[in-house]
Amino acid sequence: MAQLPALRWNQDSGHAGDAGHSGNTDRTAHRARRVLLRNWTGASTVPSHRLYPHQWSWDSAFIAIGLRHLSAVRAQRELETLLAAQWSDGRIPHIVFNPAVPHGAYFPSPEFWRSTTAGRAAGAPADRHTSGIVQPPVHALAVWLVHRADPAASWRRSFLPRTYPRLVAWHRYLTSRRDLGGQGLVAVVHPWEPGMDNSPCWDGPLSRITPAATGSYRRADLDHGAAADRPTDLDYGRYVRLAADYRDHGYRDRGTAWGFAVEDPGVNALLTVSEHALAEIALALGTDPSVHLDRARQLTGALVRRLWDPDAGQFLCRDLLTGALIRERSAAGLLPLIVPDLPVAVAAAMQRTVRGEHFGLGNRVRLVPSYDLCGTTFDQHRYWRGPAWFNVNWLLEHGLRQHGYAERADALRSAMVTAAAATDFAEYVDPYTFQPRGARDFSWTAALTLDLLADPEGGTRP
Ligand code: 9WN
Repeated sequence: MAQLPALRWNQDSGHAGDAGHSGNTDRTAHRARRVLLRNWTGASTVPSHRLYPHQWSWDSAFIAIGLRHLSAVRAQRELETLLAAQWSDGRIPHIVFNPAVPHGAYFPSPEFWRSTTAGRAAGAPADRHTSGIVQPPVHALAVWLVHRADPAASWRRSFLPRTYPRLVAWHRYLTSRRDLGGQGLVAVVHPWEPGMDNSPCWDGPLSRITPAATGSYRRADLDHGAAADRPTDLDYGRYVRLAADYRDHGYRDRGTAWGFAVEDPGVNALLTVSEHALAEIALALGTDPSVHLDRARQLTGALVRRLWDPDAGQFLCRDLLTGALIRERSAAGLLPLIVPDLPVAVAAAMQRTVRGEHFGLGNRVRLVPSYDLCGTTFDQHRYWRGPAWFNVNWLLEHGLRQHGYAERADALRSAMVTAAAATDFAEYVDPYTFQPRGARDFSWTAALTLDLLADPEGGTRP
């Protein structure tokens, strides 16, 4: 049986409020737990009651990673609820709708996606409403970390035996149906899929899309979020057009004339790490992990071959419709730092980029911004065009530590906890001032803060 290069994820044990915490960190952990308790709806957690009142796919994975410190069983249920909405083609939809929430509370609502009818041929479940697109595959990593938090509870509930086949089907969907470029990487077909909806990386590809007519839908996000923080109407119209076209094609991935198809380094890095997590899960279940290790190796190779740009010192997105790399620097291009067996020179160049003029960590800013500080369209307030997000920084904290930059990781960890506590767990913050933007009491901000606090030694561990 293959030898595992252990998936070294730091914060995979411990409980918030452990001995050694100061009063401040205990208070922060307590407040973070309260957010998670309030946002729990009985079987899953909303990212934010007002702005995002349903279950989101990658949110749930990050939430479960924090929730495991509060209740490992609840964290298991969070992931099980999401996986129960998986389509039979393997895709995990990016939203699972809560039937108790009025349709007008969020757009696009179930009436727009029509998963139970338009998605029937692709295998959408008949008994619940979901969207038809996907989000980054953080789930196998989350399942593994949740299992590790309380193995006894996990085995008692058969958590790994029940989730493993679903995770395998999910990865198979991505690596087969979504390898649109045929080069061993997953492609996203909508700007919502990589989770960084409004990134300047999409400006070029989106400019080819005719927006849906403004009067044909009503945005619900502006009821709760400031227009200056949210995507413009023009971009929103294009998101709607792309989603409607996919729906009208029965959410089929074969024979579709894609208007948008991009290989994103963040999505592929998360898939690679999750493939390593699947290897750990397979081994725990007593089966051969080789298939997952081989796939992780292939993905790492394809990432570097297709998306690494030595001149930029970071990974870039590739537009499959033109075949060219998209010359915009977003934080997605730094996420491959989480990949364990990245070539040493690539990891070293990336940590220089993280600290250099474009991301300025430790120099101009204390949290990594979502987009290039020197970019012409940088906007420190607008959605994914500059503000700092906690999930991205949590991943980078791990990536820096894993590649030997512990001091930088320590500083980032402490900045994250400070910013989260000072902003009531904001959805995102101005990277210069930590001014809160978007929703408050945001679930993954609270969950990942809890995770950082749960491992007070993590900052000094090799
Ligand atoms: C669309 C829920 C989600 C996150 C995404 C974030 C935002 C939705 C929106 O909120 O996207 O999926 O309505 O803007 O960009 O990363 O998963 O928190």
